[in-house]
Amino acid sequence: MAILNQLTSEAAIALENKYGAHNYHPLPVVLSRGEGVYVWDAEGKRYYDFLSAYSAVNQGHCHPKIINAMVKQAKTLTLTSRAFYNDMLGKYEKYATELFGFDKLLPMNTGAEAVETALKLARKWAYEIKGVNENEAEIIVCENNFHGRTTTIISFSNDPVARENFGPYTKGFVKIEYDNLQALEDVLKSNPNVAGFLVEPIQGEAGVYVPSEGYLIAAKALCNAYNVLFIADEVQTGIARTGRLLATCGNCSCNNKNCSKTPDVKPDILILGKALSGGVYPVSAVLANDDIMHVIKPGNHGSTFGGNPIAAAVAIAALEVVKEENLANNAFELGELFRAELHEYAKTSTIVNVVRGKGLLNAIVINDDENSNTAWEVCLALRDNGLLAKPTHGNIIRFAPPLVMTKIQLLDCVSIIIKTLKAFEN
Ligand code: IF1
Repeated sequence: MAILNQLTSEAAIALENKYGAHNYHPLPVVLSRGEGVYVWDAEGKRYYDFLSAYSAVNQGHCHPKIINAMVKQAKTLTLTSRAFYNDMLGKYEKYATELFGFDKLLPMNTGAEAVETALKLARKWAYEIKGVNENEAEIIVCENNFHGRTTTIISFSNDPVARENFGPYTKGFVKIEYDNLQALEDVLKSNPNVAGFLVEPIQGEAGVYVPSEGYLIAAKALCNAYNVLFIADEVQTGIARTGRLLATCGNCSCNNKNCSKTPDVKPDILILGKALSGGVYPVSAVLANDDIMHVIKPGNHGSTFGGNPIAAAVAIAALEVVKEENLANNAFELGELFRAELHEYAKTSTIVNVVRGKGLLNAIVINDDENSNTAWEVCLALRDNGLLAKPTHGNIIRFAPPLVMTKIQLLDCVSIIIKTLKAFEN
């Protein structure tokens, strides 16, 4: 069939432009193959992937163990719906709940669905356990949050591009400043109807904002004191990205040899997605203990694809890879090295003044205003030099390579990045 023949990059872009909704503004590069930390374009040029599909491909592209698990399961049984049991879901639920230290897991597909699930769970818990009056539950969220694209989730976004003209919006959210414990306590103190506090351990879309030391631990303690659920959205920060299995492991500086153990800051509700499948299949999950998860009864919530046998097989394999290949530790060590190298460069750079992040979730801020084109131009030049990254908020560039990278590859990437940035210095 002609349509399956190899397209040139130009032809592939033209097809998307003509037949696809224009809901993205992709960097002009057309990828046709991936392996480990590399992707290749339609013409066969190789690049380092420094986005990892927004931290979904932590285990590297087309990881053989994950792909084998998927292919094997795809040939056996793909979907039953939850009208019936399947023989993979329970195994996965046991594996994941033991790994993350929760009683129960509720399986969904995308990150936004898992966030929606967590919000529904928190509200139901507030009415049935905490004793909030019907329709009065509120959820505290943070300014500049990113939790997905559903109507409810964009209702509490403050990004006009994501929000405008999609109203009417869902009520019941109170917004506070991120990384501000006083603001959290003020709301908790004055509002008895709060069901939960939804927070990203590091704000990704906002530009990789790492909160102050101890913020998450203290926020969790405040939530405990006011009988409010601490809901961690680890869709982007989870699965070893930030140098620990979960970013809610707190701010201790342990070298995470034990990071597959129960986290130090244990959320009441944990939201996972993206790399839970290594980026090969949409798999998301909400984890909580029985006292919370028990409010969900048959028929209350679900999804045709959630908990399907392929998803279960893929997620087990993806989590095993994280452990077997010590990816949290690798992300921790390579992250320290990456920031050290870029901090050194930033000291004398006229184009980069800020480097921040944790593990392999990092960003640089280009010394220019949000409306400038510089970060986009830098990303085009990085592409030409064999490395793919994407700007966020105009002048911030996020750097999040697959966690299977070696030290030699990372240093090669650092030199590509610095060489590229130097060409923009004046
Ligand atoms: C897009 C950013 C990343 C997330 C957190 C839930 C979701 C996401 C913390 C929803 C999704 C994405 C989606 C993608 C861009 C992207 C993103 F730039 F917006 F911030 F990763 F960095 N919670 N993040 O980061 O998960 O429903 O997409 O599976 O264009 O929407 P999803």
